[in-house]
Amino acid sequence: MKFTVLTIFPEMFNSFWAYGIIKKAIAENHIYASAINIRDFAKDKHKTTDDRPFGGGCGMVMKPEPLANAIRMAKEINPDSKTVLLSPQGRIFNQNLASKLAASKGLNLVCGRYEGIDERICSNFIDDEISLGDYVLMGGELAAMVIIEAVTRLIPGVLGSPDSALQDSFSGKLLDYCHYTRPREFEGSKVPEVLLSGNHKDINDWRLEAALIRTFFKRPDLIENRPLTKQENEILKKWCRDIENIIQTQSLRGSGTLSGN
Ligand code: 4FN
Repeated sequence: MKFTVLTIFPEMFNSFWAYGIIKKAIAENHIYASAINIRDFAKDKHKTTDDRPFGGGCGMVMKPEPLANAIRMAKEINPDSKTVLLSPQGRIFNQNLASKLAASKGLNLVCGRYEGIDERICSNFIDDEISLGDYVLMGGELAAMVIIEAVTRLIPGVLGSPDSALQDSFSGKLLDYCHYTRPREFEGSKVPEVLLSGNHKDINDWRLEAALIRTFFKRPDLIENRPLTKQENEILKKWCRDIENIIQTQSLRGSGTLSGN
């Protein structure tokens, strides 16, 4: 996979390439990464990349010629690549889209600045538009980094074990269970006993239940459009029984608000 970022701030990526799994993936030739400076493709002596908008209004617009030439260069470096514009008009990025992008030969990620880019670039040079979410950014660079990071870890061989990408929370569509490490007691809070038991079945059961509880309370939307496994179904039924029991005991005691106080 070859990532080419097109930006007027290529230096923003220097530290991005230089750390952690991205650095390792580059060193091991799983990915190739480079940033093209759009300014290098400006022909005038001031290397202008922006201009005033036709029709008036505030702010500046990215000129089409330097961008077009930069994209042509990226295509030349990697003819099989797809050119993606990071933009609030794109479809919202998610894990599903990350998997699809991970299958491509190369991605040219075009980062907008100022008020945006000339529309004729969008229509004639862009294959796909992706947005990171609904908020105002100052440019597409951080969005490009997010996409590169999410896609890189899905490329076979990048993560240590071949299935660690799959075992991660989102591919399974539940949030992670709670994690603990030493010490066993930290400022008065203890690690759940079951995790110290060494009983792997109990630990796995507990972790699934913990993941389900978290997802149910914090991100119910992740459960809604997803078929439950048999084991998950059993856990939910157990909760129903537990809740029923609580309600039963309360009404027998006659101490709940249901009995009038
Ligand atoms: N943003 C909105 C509406 C109108 C404009 C913006 C906005 C950077 C070049 C685009 C934003 C968000 C997610 C790139 C936002 C993204 C950008 C992204 C982005 C400078 C023009 C701009 C309604 C979404 C709040 C500035 C909504 N993912 N304009 O942010 O590039 O990738």
